[in-house]
Amino acid sequence: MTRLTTLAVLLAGASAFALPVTAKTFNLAFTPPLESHYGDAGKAFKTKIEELSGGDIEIALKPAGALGGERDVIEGLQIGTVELTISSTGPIGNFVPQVYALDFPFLFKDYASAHAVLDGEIGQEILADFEPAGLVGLAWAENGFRHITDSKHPIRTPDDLKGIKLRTMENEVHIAAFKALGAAPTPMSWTEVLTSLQQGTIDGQENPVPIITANNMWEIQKYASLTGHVYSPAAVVISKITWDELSPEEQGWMKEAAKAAAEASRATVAKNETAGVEKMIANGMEVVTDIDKAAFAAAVQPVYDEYAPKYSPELIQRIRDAQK
Ligand code: EAX
Repeated sequence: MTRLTTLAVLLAGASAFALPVTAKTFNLAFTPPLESHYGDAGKAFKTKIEELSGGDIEIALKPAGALGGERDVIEGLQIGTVELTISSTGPIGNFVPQVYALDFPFLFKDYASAHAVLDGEIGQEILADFEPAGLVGLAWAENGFRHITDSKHPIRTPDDLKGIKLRTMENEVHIAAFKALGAAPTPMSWTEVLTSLQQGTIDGQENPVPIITANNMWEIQKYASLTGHVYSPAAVVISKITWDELSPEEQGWMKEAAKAAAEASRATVAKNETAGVEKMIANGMEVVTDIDKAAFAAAVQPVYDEYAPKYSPELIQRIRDAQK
C-alpha cells in the first residue's frame, strides 16, 4: 500500500471517530400561537441565527405559552432555565421599571412614531436598562395597538366600561388605567385568558388585532372595540446567563437575528391592521370603530399624574417630544 493510500486510510479512520460538533440548542418562548406575529418573528430569528452560525446554534421555538406565561418566562431567563423570549412589555415593567414608561395609554400617536422612538436613542437606552435584571434586550419587536374585546356590548365611551370584568396584563399602569375608566380590571397571565373568557369569569380582554385573530377570539368574544388605547411593544430578550457564555461573534449574530425578528413582527402587524379586522368581521365579530378616544384619553389622565413620577417623567416627556 502506497504511503499516500495509508495516509488516506488513517484520515478516514480518524474522522470516523471525530466527535461531531453538537449544535447548541436555545429555547425561544412566546405566548401567542406559532401562526401569529410572534411566530413570524420567532421563525425569522431561527432562520437568521441558524444561517449565521452554520447550524452550530439551533433555535427550538416554544409557542402558545408552552414554557409558561410571559412573567414566568422572564423569570426563567433570569435563572437561565429559558434562553430567549419574545414578550410584550406588559409584565416586563415588574423587572425593568423603566419599561413601564412605554405602556402608558395614548402615549404613542401611531406605528411610525412608535418605531422611531423605539429604534432611536430612547428605545435603545431602555433596552440597556434590562441588564441589571439579568436580561439582555436585543431589539424591539411589535405586538401592536391594543383594542378591547368583550361579550357584553360595544365599548365606545368610558361609561361603556362600567362594571366590565376586563382582563389586563400584570401591569400596574394598565390596571390603574382601567380602574380610572370604570372597569373591573383583572390582571392575569395570557395563558389563563381564553379559559377564563370561556368560563365567563371575565367579560373581556384587550389585545392587538393579531392576537385576536391568531386565537380565533370570535369564538368567545362578540364585540371588538378598536380603542387603540395602548401601543404594545414586544421585546426580543436573551438571558444574561446565556449571553455571557456566547462569543462576541455569536452575540453579534443574536442581535442580527433579533432585528430580523423585529422586522418580521412589524410586517405581520401591518398586514393585519386591515386584513385582520376583515377576518374578525367575516367570523361574526361586531367591530366598533366610532370610539370617543378623547374621552378615554381624558379619563386616564390621573394615571399619568400618579404613575409618571414613578417612572422617570422626563422619559415620558422625551417620548412625547420625539413624536412632535
Ligand atoms: O405578548 O398578555 C398579553 O395580553 C400579551 O399581549 C400577549 O401575551 C402577547
